[in-house]
Amino acid sequence: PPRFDPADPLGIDDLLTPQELDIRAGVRRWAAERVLPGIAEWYERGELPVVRELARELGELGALGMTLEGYGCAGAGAVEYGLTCLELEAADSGIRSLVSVQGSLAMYAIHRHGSPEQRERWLPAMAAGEAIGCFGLTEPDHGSDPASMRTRARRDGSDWVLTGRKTWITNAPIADVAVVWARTEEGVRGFVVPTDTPGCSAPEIRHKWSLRASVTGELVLDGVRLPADAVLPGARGLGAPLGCLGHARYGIVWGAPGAARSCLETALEYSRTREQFGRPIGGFQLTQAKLADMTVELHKALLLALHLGRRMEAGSLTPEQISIGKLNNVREALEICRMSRTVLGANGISLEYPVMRHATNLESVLTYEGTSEMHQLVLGKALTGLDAFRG
Ligand code: TGC
Ligand code: FAD
Repeated sequence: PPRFDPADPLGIDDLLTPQELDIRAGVRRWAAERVLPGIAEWYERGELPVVRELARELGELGALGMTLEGYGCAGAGAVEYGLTCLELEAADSGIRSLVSVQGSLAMYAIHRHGSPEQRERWLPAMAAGEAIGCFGLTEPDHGSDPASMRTRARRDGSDWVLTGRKTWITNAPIADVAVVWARTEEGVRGFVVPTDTPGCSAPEIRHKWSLRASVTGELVLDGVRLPADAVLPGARGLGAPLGCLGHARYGIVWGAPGAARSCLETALEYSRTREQFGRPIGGFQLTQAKLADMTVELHKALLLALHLGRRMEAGSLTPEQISIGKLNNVREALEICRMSRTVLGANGISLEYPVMRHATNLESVLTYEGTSEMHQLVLGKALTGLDAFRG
């Protein structure tokens, strides 16, 4: 007779191919060996000291630009990529962020919208983790509303000159190349900017209480002169960066439940061994209600992620469906992390356990790649036909 597996209560593994299960196991093993031993210390120090090494190893795993074809990329399926995000974020959201920005944003933009020369120049090195990329859309005064961006690119002869400021850019201080979105006379366009170009600097943003093991910075563009061929020829209008975001948001649909899984596993184990009033706290009905509710929400989130993944593979995934996934899965993952924290009592706030680290990380994940409010409004617009963004 079928047996209930607490680690896979809905039998989702039965819906995965042997290759998908292999990839998941390989990434989980890598994260256990290479991330988990150091992560609490990196987090406490607010640094990711081994980021270049990790990037190269992620390249060897095929995790960078994982779904892209050619140029040394793995050409993997959407579910394989999703499972990779899940396992990386179960270690730390900062590691998943590194992979999202590199693969789903910077590489994806160059692969989708770049010239053959831009692709040859950057993609093989980025797929190998030898070159690190970032994606500059957000500005100090324009986050949720990138259509109002002020960064400008003007023509000077055949050159382009970029002026403006981007902020909250993952990987910017360590990046070799930045994909920068700027307003031009022809609308929003994307530029491939080697970060050693004169006038380009990327000061680090310190004092974050979330994603502390991820490097974040500004991108300052002070009259950055670029040759004519720095523009992404295929990207015209805001739809281009928003299309890249669709891919990265999909990775988060899978990643956030990874953080939640780590918290729930920790809470479950703790509830079996921690005793109060002469019995394990897992024996109290109130603790069991929490464990049951968290299990229900985690595995619903995974089913949703898998459903969206299969739709992406079939080419039938819409931006609104991605919004459903990002909105639900980050919101529920955060709730699971917070609830797990209560199960651990005071230990819940200690870095000796991963729970508070995941919970604080997910506060960023709730905000970036479109805040939860933006995803509610995307759905609100699709449901009513009324655009509430601009009131
Ligand atoms: P709107 O008029 O709706 O759209 C402008 C053009 O874009 C097209 N479009 C999309 N295309 C593909 N995918 C999507 N999801 C799209 N959404 C819109 C649209 O069809 C239109 O095309 P066209 O050809 O008609 O011009 O634009 P709007 O100004 O009304 O804005 C809509 C809104 C608010 C949903 C959009 O601006 C938005 O998504 N805002 C949130 C901004 C955001 O998500 N920023 C993220 C920055 S990157 C980041 O956070 C990386 S963190 C990574 C990490 O560390 O992991
Ligand atoms: P705002 O847009 O100012 O929003 C503030 C609040 O107002 C939010 O709650 C928002 O939902 C709400 N709000 C805004 N407009 C409306 C409205 N019309 N109706 C209702 N509510 C509204 N960006 C990049 O380009 N590249 C990156 O690599 C990147 N990495 C990041 C890494 C981290 C750690 C963080 C925290 C952010 C990163 N971001 C990045 C920026 C991120 O995408 C933005 O923070 C996000 O889009 C929100 O913009 P904002 O912070 O300016 O908030």
